[in-house]
Amino acid sequence: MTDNTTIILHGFWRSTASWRVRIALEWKGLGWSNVPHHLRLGEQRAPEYLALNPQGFVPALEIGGDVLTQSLAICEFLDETHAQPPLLPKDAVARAKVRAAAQVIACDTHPLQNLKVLKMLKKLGLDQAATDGWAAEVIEGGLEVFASLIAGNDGPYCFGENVTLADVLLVPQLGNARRFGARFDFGRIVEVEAACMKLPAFIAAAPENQPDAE
Ligand SMILES: N[C@@H](CCC(=O)N[C@@H](CS)C(=O)NCC(=O)O)C(=O)O
Repeated sequence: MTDNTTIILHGFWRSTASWRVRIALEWKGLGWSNVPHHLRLGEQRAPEYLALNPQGFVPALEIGGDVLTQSLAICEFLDETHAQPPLLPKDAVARAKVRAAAQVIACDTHPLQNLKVLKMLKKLGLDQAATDGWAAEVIEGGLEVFASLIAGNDGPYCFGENVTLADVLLVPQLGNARRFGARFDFGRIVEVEAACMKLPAFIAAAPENQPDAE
């Protein structure tokens, strides 16, 4: 367990859920250190890690002497405890819309294509090409809906001129889209990604910039 000032992110360079938390930490200008857990080697299921996150998923964040799990909950915690720069709008309707877009990815897209699910599909007899195809189809469906949810805004970011939690979710999911060969030419999402990737927080959080990147 950490003291009250140290922030430790338990993650993996390619994990999109860890990537979300890295963006939020960088966005808030917080100093943090990285403890990698290699997902392909199953390190997320080691007893020492399960003591931190019994679900056996990264990320887990040690902060303020506590351990937090679930990337959305962590991002919102960071936003609540470090108000500037914000990740959620002040207006309640706008906030609900940002959360809805974020949840399309975090709740309805990514969980269907994470490593655990793809392994289960393989157990049921699907080969690599079929599981990759499954992941691509799930991602395309999620991104198409996401694009329609942000369509009414001018940009440059998902919901206008300010970065929100929706951008924090979108950029990593596009990483997975590329990885699985999914289409992502929906609405403004590629333009939003390009705008985000000009920002230091998004650059610092990118998988290829992590010490455990392969
Ligand atoms: N809903 C969780 C999802 C976490 C999750 O699926 N993490 C993946 C990496 S992106 C993982 O640890 N996978 C390990 C496995 O499937 O065994 C969150 O947002 O934190």
